[in-house]
Amino acid sequence: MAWWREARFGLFLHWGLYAIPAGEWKNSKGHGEWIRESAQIPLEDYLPLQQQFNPVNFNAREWARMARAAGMRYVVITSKHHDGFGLWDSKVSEWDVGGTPFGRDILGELKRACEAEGLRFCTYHSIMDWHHPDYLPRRAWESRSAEGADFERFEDYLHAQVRELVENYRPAVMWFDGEWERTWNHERGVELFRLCRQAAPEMIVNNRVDVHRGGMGGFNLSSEAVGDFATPEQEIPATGVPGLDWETCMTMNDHWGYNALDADWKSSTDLIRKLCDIASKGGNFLLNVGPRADGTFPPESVERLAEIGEWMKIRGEAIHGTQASPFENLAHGRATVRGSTLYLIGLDVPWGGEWRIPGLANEIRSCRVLGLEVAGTQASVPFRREGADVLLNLCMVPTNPHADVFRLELDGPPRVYRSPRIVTPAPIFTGEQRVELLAPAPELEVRWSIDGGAPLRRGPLLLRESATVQAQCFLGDQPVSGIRTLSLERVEPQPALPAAGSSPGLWCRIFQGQYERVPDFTTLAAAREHAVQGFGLPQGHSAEHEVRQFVGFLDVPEEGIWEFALASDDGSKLRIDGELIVDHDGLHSPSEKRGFAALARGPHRIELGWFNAAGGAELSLKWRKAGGEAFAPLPAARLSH
Ligand code: FHN
Repeated sequence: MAWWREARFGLFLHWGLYAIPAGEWKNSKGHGEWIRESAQIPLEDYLPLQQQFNPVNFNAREWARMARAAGMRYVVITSKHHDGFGLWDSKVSEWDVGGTPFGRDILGELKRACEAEGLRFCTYHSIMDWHHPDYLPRRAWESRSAEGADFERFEDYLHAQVRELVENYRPAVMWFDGEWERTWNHERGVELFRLCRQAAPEMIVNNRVDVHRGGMGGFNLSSEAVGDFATPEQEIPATGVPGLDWETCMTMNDHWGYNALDADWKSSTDLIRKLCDIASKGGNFLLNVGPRADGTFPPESVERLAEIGEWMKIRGEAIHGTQASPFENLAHGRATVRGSTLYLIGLDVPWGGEWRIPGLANEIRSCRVLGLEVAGTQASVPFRREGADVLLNLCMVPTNPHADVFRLELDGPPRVYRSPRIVTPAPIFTGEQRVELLAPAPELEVRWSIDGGAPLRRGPLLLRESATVQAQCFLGDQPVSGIRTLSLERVEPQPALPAAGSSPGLWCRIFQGQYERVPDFTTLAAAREHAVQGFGLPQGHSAEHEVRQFVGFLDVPEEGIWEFALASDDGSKLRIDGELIVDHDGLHSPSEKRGFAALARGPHRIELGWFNAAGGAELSLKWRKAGGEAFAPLPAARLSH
């Protein structure tokens, strides 16, 4: 992973037959690379595009040069997207560029161009395949018969093409996608991952080879998941995850594949700031271009790549080969680190004033701003200390409209006094609650307040009433960190009901219909209803357009704060005694949300609503005493209706 972590920045390319309609089909607009599905184009009407594919202006070396000049270090191109069409002449398919008037080996030309420009060549390969007769499921609207379709045979085809890509092009990254339909699963993902490892041990494989990424958030929900990096899509996580490799992929406008009418372009400033934000969290940025049918990049993409490159030419050292910021959150900007060099990236800094950098314990050997030269060297920036804080004197003018980078040479790797951690089992408590205040370094002492005043009190903290805790780290009598604030509420446990249900298990009502949120059940007439053992779906269940309501009683073994973990695809809502405990509603891929309830010992009314729109279905509910160890399913013996 070393080259990949050093790279930080790559070019994503979504290119294929879909560039020909360029987002429009008959009188339907707004499509991209999904046009075969989103415009419901029968296969027989899509096939002729193969004879129209002739990108006469395709110039791989020009593409690679633009990527390199933009400061990118790797290129990921769609060897095959969901429409199944290959950008190389596959021996196991006729549905590829070999059967087009163009006929050239696009992947081979791009690989050689990447090598010439010092870039890594990588491939995106879709598992989902809307062309191959053995792929299942068919599109919901398709009349094409699934008769005789054999998914095992499709899997052999998928493996054969992945092997071809490895043997012919040796991609540095195999970027899988389209893993979310019910026919793909963990076992198939592990087998494909092992095939990649065995065929090319040095090849990096993303986590979409498996089925555990939490939707567009892109991080695995299961420790059994395989894959070398997480794949947030169109979003940047709030924080990085130390020790975890991840890459945000994003479009420059609103489409991955070329859409001629999409004018919703992100500005170069926005894209540069996203790159800085991602790098400051220890991630990679895979920025997409959707080339046109003639083989050229849209001018708006060319312009942005060039402007990003101008910025990177002088400031790329703050991105390439850096690690995540040592600060928890830095007002007015971001930071990255390389050894004893600290890069401060100003986004909305107070020009003419001072930029406070909190809790930096190091001695500062030099402080310069990149892009501003005085007498041939990078201009020095005056600074002063205030306790453990460093204040940069922003007496100069911005060096460019996008983001300024200050380079601080320190006496060693940055040492930052982070705010203390305020640790309690839950944000609510009954009776009294001891609050742990943890300093990030042994030499620091934590002081606190609960009345809004300066955090100066010392010693253990025991709450008997609701309070807003403020805590700060001290070195001797010197405050050296930011102030952490946490509100904690004292609540009364919800009283138990006089009796539980007379029958074991829950009562489950099942409804059909297309929803995008959990419906109001009082308005629905149940299609089917019966008792069930517990929360969840029948093994292998994947009904689409389905709603389920589970109602009954939960017999709580002891009074206290209980934590519930609700995982679902799509939305779900958990109520106890009518109170909403977990709201995990809406359209989303498999993901988990948690909530807390203060419950007396005995029976409580429990209700769970869930729906699945289309695609995969998932539902599980687990619980634990707040602050306890592992979550566990709710015991069937404690459920009744
Ligand atoms: O369905 C694809 C989409 O077309 C595109 O390829 C993105 C980029 O990674 N991935 C899937 C959507 O999550």
